Amino acid sequence: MDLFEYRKALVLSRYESLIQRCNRPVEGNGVYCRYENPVITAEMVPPTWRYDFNPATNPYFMERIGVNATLNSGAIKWNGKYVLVVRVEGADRKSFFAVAESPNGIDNFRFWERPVVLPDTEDIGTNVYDMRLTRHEDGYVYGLFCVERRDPAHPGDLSAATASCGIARTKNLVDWERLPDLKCGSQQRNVVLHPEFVDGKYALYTRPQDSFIDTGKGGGIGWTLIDDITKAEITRGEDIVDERIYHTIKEVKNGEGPHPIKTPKGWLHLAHGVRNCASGLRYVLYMYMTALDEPWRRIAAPGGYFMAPVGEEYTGDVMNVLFSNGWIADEDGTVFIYYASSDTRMHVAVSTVDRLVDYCLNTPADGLTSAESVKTINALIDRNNAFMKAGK
Ligand code: BGC
Ligand code: BMA
Repeated sequence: MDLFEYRKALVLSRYESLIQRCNRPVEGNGVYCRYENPVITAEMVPPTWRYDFNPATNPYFMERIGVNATLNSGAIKWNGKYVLVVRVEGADRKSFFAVAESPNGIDNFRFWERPVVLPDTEDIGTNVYDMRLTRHEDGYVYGLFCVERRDPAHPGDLSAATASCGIARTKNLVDWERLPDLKCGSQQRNVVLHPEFVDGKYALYTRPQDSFIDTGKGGGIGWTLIDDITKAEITRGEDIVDERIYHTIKEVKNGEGPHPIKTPKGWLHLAHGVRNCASGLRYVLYMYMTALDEPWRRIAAPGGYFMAPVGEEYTGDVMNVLFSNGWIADEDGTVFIYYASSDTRMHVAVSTVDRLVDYCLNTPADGLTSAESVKTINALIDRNNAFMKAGK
C-alpha cells in the first residue's frame, strides 16, 4: 500500500473508533455521574474538514486544516437526538459553530456534514463563540453567542477587543437568520434567552461588563426584558439576579450557562463562577434556583461549586477551567450536562431534575466566613449523632 492509502486508512479508522467508543458512567458524589471519556474532542471533527482526499494534490495525506479544540457547546434535544452546537476552534484561533448529534447523549457524537454558515452583521465579527440555544415559545430556536471585534477606541493596542451578544435564529439548525447584535451601554458576554415570554416580552439573562475582560462594576448575572428580538436593545436596565461576592467561587466574574430548566419547584440555573489565584483564573460551575413565576428572583443558592475540574480536566489550552453553556432535560427527568474542560474538550455529566432540585434546596448556603463554614459542618455532625443515637 502506498503512503497516501496507508495514512488515509489510518486516519479514518482512528476517527471511526473514537466516534464509536462506548462511554461509561463514573459514580461520584450522588448529585451527578461524570462519564469516563470526553464526548467530543478535536480528533472527532470529520477528516473531510481537515484533509485533502485527492492523492494528486495531497500525496502525503497530510492534514491541511488543523483543529485546535472543541469546547463550549450549546445543547438541544432535536428529533429525538441529543444535539450540540459545538464551538470548534481552528488552529488559527478562530472559532465557529458546528452541529454534532448522538443517539443517546453520552457517546457516538457525529458532526453533521458541514460547519454552520453563520451570516454576519454589517459590522463584521472577528470571532464568535459560546452559543446558548433556546427553543422559544415564539417557535424559533435562538442561538445567542459572543461576537468579538477589535476595539476601535484603542487602535494602538492589538489586544484591545470588544465583546457583544450576537443573535441568530433557525428552524432547522442549518439555515440561520442573523439578527442585529444586542444593543446596550456596556460590553456583554454570556447572554442567554429565557425560553418563555415574561409579561409578553423576550427575557434575557445578561452579564454586563466594563471592558473586554473585567466585569468591573458589572455586579453579576443580570436580567432584562426586550420588546423586539429583531432589534434587541436593553432599555430597561439590568437587575442583578445572582451577584458576585468577595471570597467566593464567583468573586471575579460569573455568567449564566444554558437557559434554566423549568421544574415544579422553580427554575434550575447552571452558571460559571470565576476567582483569581496565583496560577490565573479558576472557572468552576455552580447552580442556583429562581421562582417559577418570577424567574429573576433567586430562591436557592447552594454554597460553593457544583463541579470543578478533576484529573485531565485541569489541563488544556486554558488551564483550570470548566465551562458549560448547554444541558438537556429529557422527558423522563434525566439531565445531560455538557461541559468543556480547560477550553479543550467536551464532556457530559448526568443527573436528574429531582436530584438537582434536591441539591439546590438542601445544600447549605455559603456562610461567607471560615467560622460559618465550621458551624455548618458541626450542625450536620450534631444532626448525624442525634440520628444515629436514636437509631440504636
Ligand atoms: C476567547 C474566549 C475568552 C475571552 C476572554 C476570547 O478571546 O476566545 O474564550 O473567554 O477571550 O478571555
Ligand atoms: C470566557 C468564556 C469562555 C472560556 C473562558 C475561559 O470568558 O466566555 O469562552 O471558556 O473564558 O477561557
